[in-house]
Amino acid sequence: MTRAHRRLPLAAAALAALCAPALAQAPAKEPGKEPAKEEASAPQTYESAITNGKGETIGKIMIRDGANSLVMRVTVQAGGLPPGWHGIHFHAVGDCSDTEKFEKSKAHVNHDQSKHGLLNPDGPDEGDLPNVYANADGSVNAEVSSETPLTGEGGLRDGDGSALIVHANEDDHNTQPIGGAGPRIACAVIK
Ligand SMILES: [Cu+2]
Ligand SMILES: [Zn+2]
Repeated sequence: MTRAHRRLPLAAAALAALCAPALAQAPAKEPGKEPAKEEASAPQTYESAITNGKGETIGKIMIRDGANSLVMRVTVQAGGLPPGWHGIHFHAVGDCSDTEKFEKSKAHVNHDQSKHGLLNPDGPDEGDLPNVYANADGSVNAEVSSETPLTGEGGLRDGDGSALIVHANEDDHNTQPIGGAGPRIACAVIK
């Protein structure tokens, strides 16, 4: 399970905190020096352009990854997408070069053979995300979260990277393999 996975470092941190009093004999902290803990909790950030089927930039993703959750802002300019709901997912390979179909991004990020779907009792896989809504003018302003990390074990920025794919239709969050979300119409490299 990806959740347990993600919480593991937290348990380790709690353990470290418990052991901390034993180290209280160490020299008193230097004035003006920030505790290391605060540096570690600063979210990692990552930005990437969203490309449509013609290879044109239509917007961007902005990811912030904290200790227990990743938050991604999706921004698409007017005229960028067909109006209505669209399924979005993290796909396994960071390659958006085949703009006709975006098949090079492969299937959803899924390291533990989970079923697809945020509402599936045997899911979700690590690529699953809530749908986003494109306004009548084709613009999108959305923010979604995921427990899939940006870096480290099982992270989006692994060797071959990952991609954020936007689908033509909405994801029903249940049926296999992609919730009926249809063709891939836009893509952002995460590498
Ligand atoms: Cu997808
Ligand atoms: Zn999925």
